[in-house]
Amino acid sequence: MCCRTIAAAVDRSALAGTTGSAGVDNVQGEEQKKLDIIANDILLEGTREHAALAALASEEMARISRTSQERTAGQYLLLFDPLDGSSNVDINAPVGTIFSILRCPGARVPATEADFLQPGSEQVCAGYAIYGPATMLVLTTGEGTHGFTLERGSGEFILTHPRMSIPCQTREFAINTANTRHWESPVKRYVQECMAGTHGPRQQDFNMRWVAAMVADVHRILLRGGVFLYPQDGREVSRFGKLRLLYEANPMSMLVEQAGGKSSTGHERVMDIQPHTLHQRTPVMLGSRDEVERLENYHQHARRPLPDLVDALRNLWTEY
Ligand code: FBP
Repeated sequence: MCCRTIAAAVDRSALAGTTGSAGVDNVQGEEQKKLDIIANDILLEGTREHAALAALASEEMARISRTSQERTAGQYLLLFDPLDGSSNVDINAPVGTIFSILRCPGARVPATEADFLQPGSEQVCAGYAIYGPATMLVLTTGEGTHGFTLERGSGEFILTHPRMSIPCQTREFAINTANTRHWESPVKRYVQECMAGTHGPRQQDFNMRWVAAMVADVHRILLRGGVFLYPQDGREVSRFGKLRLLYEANPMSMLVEQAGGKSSTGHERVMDIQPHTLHQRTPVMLGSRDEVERLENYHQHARRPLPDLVDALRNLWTEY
């Protein structure tokens, strides 16, 4: 079980000298950590012989990798972010592995990159492992979202969190506020209103959390609610958001929706996006339904201020 092996590698990294940078960049132009590569190798090694898999795709690999089953057309495609939040490894903070499974369209043997470009709504399974104080596996196959905790002695994952459920309402938001000046107006408005607390239009105080590892921020939301945002912003690097659609946003969106939450770009459901490239990025706002719907309203409002103004003027006019 790859996640068990990665958990052990993360656990031993300071002892094994596998913390720190690998001195190379990945296909996204981001610095690779030694553990990014180790985790990627563990997943490749652990899955490429699997009879059900036709091909794999990873955040750490530019192209897809076909399995040895390519001649017999494995039915499924596996995508993963081997070590999410890897900037946390060196500070001994939570990291994780995120994965998504799609059906391999039967016709084409061997599988092609185009076979991976399916909307998130086509996922048959999604999940993550989180390597924190405890190692947990959280997954869905479309029948709710369930959490399992690694029992280190036996190496078994035990069902400890059946049917996880996200409350519709929350007073906790997660966003990297260091990027405030780059945000678009709907996100700025939303965060400012939360920060204004009881003195503002929300008339209640909010708390802010940011672990800088999506797997940990989403895990908290699955356990106690909240809203997570990584919006697009004015910087070139995150003009379309920072997080990757196929192996970060889509699997997290399926887990959140299966737990009664919602996941949006602000303009559309993340899992309705038709992907165009393997490593494409997307804005993400997910978690407690009421907050995500409020964010969508703010985006809609920002997109059509004129009609609202006209309405207001019309009312004014008819009034007098
Ligand atoms: P990777 O570590 O897999 O590249 O993931 C990106 C990520 O670390 C997310 O897990 C996290 O939510 C976000 O980037 C943190 O971004 P920032 O460094 O801007 O806070």
